[in-house]
Amino acid sequence: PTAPQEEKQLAVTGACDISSSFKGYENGIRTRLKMDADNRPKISLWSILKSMVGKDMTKMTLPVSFNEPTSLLYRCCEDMEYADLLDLAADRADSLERLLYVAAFAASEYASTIGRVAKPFNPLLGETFEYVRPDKNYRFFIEQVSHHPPIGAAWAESPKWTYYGESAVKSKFYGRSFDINPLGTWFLRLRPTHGGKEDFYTWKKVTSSVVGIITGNPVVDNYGPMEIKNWTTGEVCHIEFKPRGWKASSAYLLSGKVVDANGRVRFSIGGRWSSKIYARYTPGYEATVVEPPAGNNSSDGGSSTADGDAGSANGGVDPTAAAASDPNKAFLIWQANPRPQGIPFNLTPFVVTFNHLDDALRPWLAPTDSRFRPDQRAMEEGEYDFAASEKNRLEEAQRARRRAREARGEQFVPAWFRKARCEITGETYWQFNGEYWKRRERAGPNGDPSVW
Ligand code: ERG
Repeated sequence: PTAPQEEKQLAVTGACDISSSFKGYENGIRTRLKMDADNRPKISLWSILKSMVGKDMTKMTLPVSFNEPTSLLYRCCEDMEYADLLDLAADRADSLERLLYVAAFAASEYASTIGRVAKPFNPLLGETFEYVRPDKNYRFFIEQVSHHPPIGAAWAESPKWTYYGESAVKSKFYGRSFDINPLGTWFLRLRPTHGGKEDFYTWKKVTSSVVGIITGNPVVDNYGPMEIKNWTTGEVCHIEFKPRGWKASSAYLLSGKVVDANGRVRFSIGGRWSSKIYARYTPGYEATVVEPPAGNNSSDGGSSTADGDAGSANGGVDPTAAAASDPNKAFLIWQANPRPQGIPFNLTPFVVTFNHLDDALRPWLAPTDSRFRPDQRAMEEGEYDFAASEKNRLEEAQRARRRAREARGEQFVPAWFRKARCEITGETYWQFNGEYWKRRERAGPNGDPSVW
């Protein structure tokens, strides 16, 4: 009687063929928005926020001009920009090296927070977002499973890995700063290409904070400790994101180390989450890792993608070059993609691809997909008044649905996730039921709405 359950487990976490989900994405990614400049009114953040000290983000009503045309679901999918690092990790035979690239992945998402002092839209309860990259061989899915507190449950799959977790943020405006504390644990199952056991990693995200609100120069900082643990081997990577000090030179810095199962240091890490992260083999000791002098690093200065190709991750990272060079020298483990100037809302080329909708993709999407939200679409097209009124309309309708649910004595039940307990860490997490992609397949190329 336990066999079917076990089989189910494997179906959701093991290697799977994801190619059927590529349907609809034949036209490739979008490289620009409809408009060239956002032309939003420049209102001082402090003038709006000063009356909201002590509030959290969900209780703040801000003019829509403080929004960007993304949502917390999209912000979570931005984790995938450097998913290539996970493929790189899986290809390394040494578990310590795998941990290095996994840690680089965990740190890589922060580069996209630069220049983005804007409020993402609040996802509606039951809203979903799928994002598939046939060219990168992964698929990502997220559902808003709770409104108060806001929680998104995410599940990304590729032949070599499964990455999942909940995006739940606690936020508070302290007057000087606006702090965002991510609460959930993130899980990664990595299937090394060389064979052997699956690696099981967990970590939590660091604190994000908007500082410089009063002085009129608001910027996003990310700081605090991050511990990336490989439960399969007992190896741990510790990274410290340093709070931005007063000097420009101290911004974005991080440092860290990888320790083996006996607590012995094996690698030291250093760099900036805004641009490049390096590692150095330091057996038995910890060392400061700085960018090697120009031209002195065989793994650096590689094929950085100056064309801004959305999602062409880790520009120039070549781990084989690192192995061939002086083993004591720092080698590059991650490099941020270029941030071309002039994209409205300071978006990254990667996140610009998310809200793309064309005739090939439309029939395949669930009706709950974020791409159908008229308010977000209006926002990215510069129709701010329409964005605001549509946002209001959708939120009112959501309140009405909640009241009706409560009147029936019912509770919202997520369509694609259920709560489960992780056998390895003992934590609860949102387990994907795998149905979404099957349902999508059943909807077919003409988009039969009755299957949803
Ligand atoms: C950080 C990385 C996490 C996912 C995540 C969730 C939400 C936020 C952060 C990230 C970055 C900073 C954000 C924050 C929510 C609000 C905050 C986007 C992406 C922004 C900068 C603050 C806006 C306020 C002001 C305009 C008033 C509301 O994995």
